[in-house]
Amino acid sequence: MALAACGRSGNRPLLSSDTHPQDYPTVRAVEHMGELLRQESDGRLDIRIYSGGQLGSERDTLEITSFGGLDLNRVNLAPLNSIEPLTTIPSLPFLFRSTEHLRATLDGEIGDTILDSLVPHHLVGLCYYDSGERCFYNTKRPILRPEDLHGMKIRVPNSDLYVAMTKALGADATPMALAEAYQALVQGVIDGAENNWPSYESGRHFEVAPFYSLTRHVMAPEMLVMSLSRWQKLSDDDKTLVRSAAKRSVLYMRELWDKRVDGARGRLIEAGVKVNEVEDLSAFQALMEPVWERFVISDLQKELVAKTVELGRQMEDGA
Ligand code: GTR
Repeated sequence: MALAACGRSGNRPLLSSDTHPQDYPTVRAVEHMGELLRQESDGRLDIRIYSGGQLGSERDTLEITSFGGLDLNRVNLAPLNSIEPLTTIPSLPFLFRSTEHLRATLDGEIGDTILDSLVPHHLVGLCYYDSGERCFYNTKRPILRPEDLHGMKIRVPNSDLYVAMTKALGADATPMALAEAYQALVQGVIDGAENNWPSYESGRHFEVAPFYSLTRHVMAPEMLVMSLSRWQKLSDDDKTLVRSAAKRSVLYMRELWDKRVDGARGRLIEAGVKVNEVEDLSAFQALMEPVWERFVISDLQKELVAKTVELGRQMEDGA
């Protein structure tokens, strides 16, 4: 309510939410975008970030953003999956062959189509940030084959796609907000979860769930969204400024991200995390076929998935 009331003042900073702590690359990228805006608008535009999930889960803050109670929100694509089906595309398991493939897809026409698809949901997609490769981790054992996940309760983000993916692998999928997962691991309510190295580290999940298996099943990126109502209040020049500052923050974030992944991996291995390669991912991939079929339904989704797959093939062939 307080945020909604502030919304009447045209000149206040753009209020932004992030589930991650202040030093996390996503937060620092939006901070950088704020600096660019301040400089380039002579202080007229600015961003104030509420990090560490202060304002609530990604699902809840997205709802607030769509009705204009928050101006900006940095979220993963997962909680957007139930809002707009096109966002399931970059979230599909085993879609991207490499970080280069992911970045080329998001930086091009496919990425733009998905960013623009949020307008009917009262959101404007500004840019994507990297989120690396998500891998399963748990309190019990290394995962080498899908069977090793059987019977485990695995926390997933609030997304039907993640639930279906995890169930297809034979685990018991438990959707919950990221902020609740640490306690759930400690109390044994769940046996594991899945995420990238930096989130595994910053959420301290490694302390309780030390088996980290390199399944690399999802590379769903992060997205920075703006509320449509605040966007519509900007002048055309300011819209250009905001879009451009967001795009430039992506490059800044990518540098931070690559370093953060290396740093987190190194620190956690040093701390005694039991990391294992998964030699044969084909059994995991085969189980994802029905999941793709269930979530890739519309002609536009099919077209974008086909283009993404083709781009990956061309990149690998060096075409
Ligand atoms: C992280 C992502 C967060 C959040 C989280 C989760 O990788 O950066 O935005 O979505 O995963 O699993 O909930």
